[in-house]
Amino acid sequence: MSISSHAASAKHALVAFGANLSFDGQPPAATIRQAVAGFHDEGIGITGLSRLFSTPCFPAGAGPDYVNAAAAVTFPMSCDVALLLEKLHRIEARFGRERQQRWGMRTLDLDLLAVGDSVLPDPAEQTRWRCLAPGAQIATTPDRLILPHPRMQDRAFVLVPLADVAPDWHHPLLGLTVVQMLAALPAADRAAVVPLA
Ligand code: A4P
Ligand code: MG
Repeated sequence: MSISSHAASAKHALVAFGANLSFDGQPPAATIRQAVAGFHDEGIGITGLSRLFSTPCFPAGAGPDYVNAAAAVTFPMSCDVALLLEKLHRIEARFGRERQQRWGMRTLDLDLLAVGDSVLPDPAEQTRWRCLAPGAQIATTPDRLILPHPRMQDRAFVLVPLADVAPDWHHPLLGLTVVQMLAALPAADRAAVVPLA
């Protein structure tokens, strides 16, 4: 579903889900399904939900396979993006998320991929984070919200689920749709993202 096709009374965002550790005895897929239900409690509406996918851990060998998914959501005009991220962090915490290691294993990761066509904090800074060398990507954590998410264009585990809910969303700086970003990735990366039965 396109995030631009809804009424102007709410703001629209795209959210990525990732999990590769069980929480409270339940597997990652169950955690993601429950987290989706928890969005309502935070005043976030879900307008489109992707299938759930099994994806190989990135970096390879750093842990168990992940389950990934994506959603198109709406949130109130009165809620700014910092508050939206806070709400996502609250949902992560409810499902046992602990931040020990960057890109480490996790019971639930909720990333804000995009809020409409917003670019934050500004185009130069988003571009700097997007173009970081691979070594610097893992070593450096942003201390503020970067939109669109600086790694989204690189990751089949983000773009394949996102293509289920927002295939035509345009990256405001790259000028590419989700489908076009996905087509630019190696075929092997796309093929490794497999829908859960
Ligand atoms: N931050 C800045 N911009 C954003 C944004 N657009 N969305 C800040 C979310 N957070 C954003 O995030 C680190 C800091 O980035 C926060 O202070 C936040 O304000 P975090 O969630 O605390 O830490 P993290 O999850 O380790 O970092 P990040 O960047 O979310 O990790 P990634 O890049 O998502 O990597 N392999 C597979 N197959 N599937 C996965 O889902 N995920 C990761 C995590 C690694 N490997 C994976 C997967
Ligand atoms: Mg995260």
